[in-house]
Amino acid sequence: METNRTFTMIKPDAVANGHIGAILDKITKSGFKIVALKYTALSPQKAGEFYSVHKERPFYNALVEFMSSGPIVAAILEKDNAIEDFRKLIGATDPSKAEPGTIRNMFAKSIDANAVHGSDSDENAQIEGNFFFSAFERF
Ligand code: FUP
Repeated sequence: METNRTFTMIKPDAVANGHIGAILDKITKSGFKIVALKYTALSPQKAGEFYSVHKERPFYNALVEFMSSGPIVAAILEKDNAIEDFRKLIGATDPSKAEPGTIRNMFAKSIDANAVHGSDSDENAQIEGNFFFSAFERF
C-alpha cells in the first residue's frame, strides 16, 4: 500500500470561479508533486459512483448534482505523509470552520460547494486515483 500519495479534485465551484491556477500553485508550493492531472467532468452517474459511500446521507442527491454541474480538475499528488498533510492544507469540510490560509478557507463559500476534495485514507486515495487515471497517465 502506497502511503505517500493522495487524490484531489478541484470542484465545479472553484473551477467556475477561476481558481484552478491559484489552487494548483498552492498545492505545488506546499511540496506536493503532481503525478497525474486531468481537466474533465463527472456525469451524474459517475458522480454518484464516486460518492457512493454517502448514498444514505441526506446531502447525497445535492452532492451528486453539484459535482456533475461543471468541469473539475482531478489529480494524484505525491508527498511524504500525503493524506494527512493534504487534509491539513485544504482545511475543514465546512469552510467557515477551515483555518485561515487553508484552501477551503481561501476559495470555498459553503459546506456543499467546498472547492476541493482530498482523500481520507491511503486505501481511498488508491481507489479514487484509479477511478480517474490509467497507469499510462501517471508520471
Ligand atoms: P471531506 O472528506 O472533507 O470532503 O468531507 P466528507 O467526505 O464528509 O463529505 C464529502 C462531501 O460531501 C463534501 F465535500 C461536501 C458534501 N457534504 C455536504 O454537502 N454536506 C455535509 O454536511 C457534509 C458533506
